[in-house]
Amino acid sequence: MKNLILIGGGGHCKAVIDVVEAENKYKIVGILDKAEVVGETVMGYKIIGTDLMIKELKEKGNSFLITVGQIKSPDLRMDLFILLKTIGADVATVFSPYSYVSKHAKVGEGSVIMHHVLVNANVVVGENCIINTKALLEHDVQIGNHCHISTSSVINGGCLINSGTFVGSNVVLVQGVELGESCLIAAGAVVTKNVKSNQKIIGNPGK
Ligand code: JB2
Repeated sequence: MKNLILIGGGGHCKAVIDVVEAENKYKIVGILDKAEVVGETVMGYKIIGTDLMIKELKEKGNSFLITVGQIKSPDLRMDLFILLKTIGADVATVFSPYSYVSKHAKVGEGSVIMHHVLVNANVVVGENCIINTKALLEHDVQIGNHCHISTSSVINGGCLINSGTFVGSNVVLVQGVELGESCLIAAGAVVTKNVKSNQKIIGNPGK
């Protein structure tokens, strides 16, 4: 098993630990977080240091996974991913054994497919995405880099979601809808029309 360092030790990290343990492909050897919590543990795994240790840990052969979540802005996850790629670090891609991912789908580096996700035929998921618990990505969906598709959201066939966009819990995207970059789709919204970049959408029908 490869040794894995998790970056960010909050709520999303706990959910990801459960997936990594279930997949049983990586051995978690530590978590990086803010200086004030170094020495604490998260579900039995020690916070061993801050992001200043990333380069040194990479030289020692560790793989990494970004486990800070993404609610409003993708910026921190994007910055961490760029840092990891710049230094040539190995970034894990993690799949829950309790998800279904079609053999005709592609999932990019650093993305995590959480429990009970369904990724159907011909889907493309970009890099550094969170496809969170119970999300559905129907046939031909395309998702850019650094997106978070939250719990129980339904992304119907042929939808296109551009980079840095956040889709809240229980959102429904009707078939074929396109979301621009860095949009925020609030929980429960039903999106029936294309959305330009940097827009916030709420309600049913989404506005
Ligand atoms: O720059 C950083 C940094 N900034 C904050 N580097 C590192 N390594 N860690 C950082 N953190 C840490 O991320 C905080 O100190 C804290 O431990 C963690 C964020 O935890 P929190 O529980 O506030 O949020 P989250 O991002 O893990 O989870 C949110 O997003 C998930 C997708 C929550 O809202 C969850 O409920 C949600 N499922």
